[in-house]
Amino acid sequence: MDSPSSPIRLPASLEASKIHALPAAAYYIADFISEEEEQAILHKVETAPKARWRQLTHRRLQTWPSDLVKDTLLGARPLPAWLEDPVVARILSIPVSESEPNLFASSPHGRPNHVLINEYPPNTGIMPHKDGSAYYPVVCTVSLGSSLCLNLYKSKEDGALDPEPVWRILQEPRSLLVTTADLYSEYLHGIEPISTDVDISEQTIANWSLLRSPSPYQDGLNERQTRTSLTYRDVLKVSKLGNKLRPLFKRL
Ligand SMILES: O=C(O)CCC(=O)C(=O)O
Repeated sequence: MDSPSSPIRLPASLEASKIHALPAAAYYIADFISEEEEQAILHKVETAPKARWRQLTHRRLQTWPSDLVKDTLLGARPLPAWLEDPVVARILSIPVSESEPNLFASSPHGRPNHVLINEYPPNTGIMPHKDGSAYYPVVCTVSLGSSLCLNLYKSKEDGALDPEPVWRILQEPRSLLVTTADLYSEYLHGIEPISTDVDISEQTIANWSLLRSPSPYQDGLNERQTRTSLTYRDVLKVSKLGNKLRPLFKRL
């Protein structure tokens, strides 16, 4: 049962959680998981076997159930129970509209089959990028531990990245952010490697009206702590052969 101090609040339909400032369907649910669920997931992330972590220069990450090989998930293994429940069940329980029972109703596997876990201590970010062709274009991100801003960028006419973000989305701990369609394919997303998000206001944050509470940001600042994200996606190609090939690849 959820404690009264950290209720979850799911909308009857995603329409109520739509980020209207954005050009394609995107949704934000501030209280998607409870504080107890957040702590339980963080505990599982922190106590995962060391070999699960891949250390990049400034950031470390885990991939579940395994890394992709040539955009393919090898083997039809399920996600571990702690990544399925409560998050996947809850994502699938929310209708998008009257005619669309959930976000993955039309995806190849009908549900997310892959989770990337990224850890961002203060001053850590991720370069602006697109997610590529490996996934169905619905991205569900659960944030844990701390708030930060995700920036959306557009390429200029000459193809170079315009370094000024077009939109900023503030992601609070325990929230779910969903991006789809053009936001996935036409825009880049990234997180600045800074310790404090600045200039936070109703005018600059696309999901301001959907925040759990804007009051911590009245001075326009968000001092970051370590934020961990769970990115749920449906990998289009799954190879059953993978069960035999898996021993050939590291960390699978
Ligand atoms: O941590 C996030 O919110 C973004 C992760 C991301 O950009 C990705 O997985 O491609």
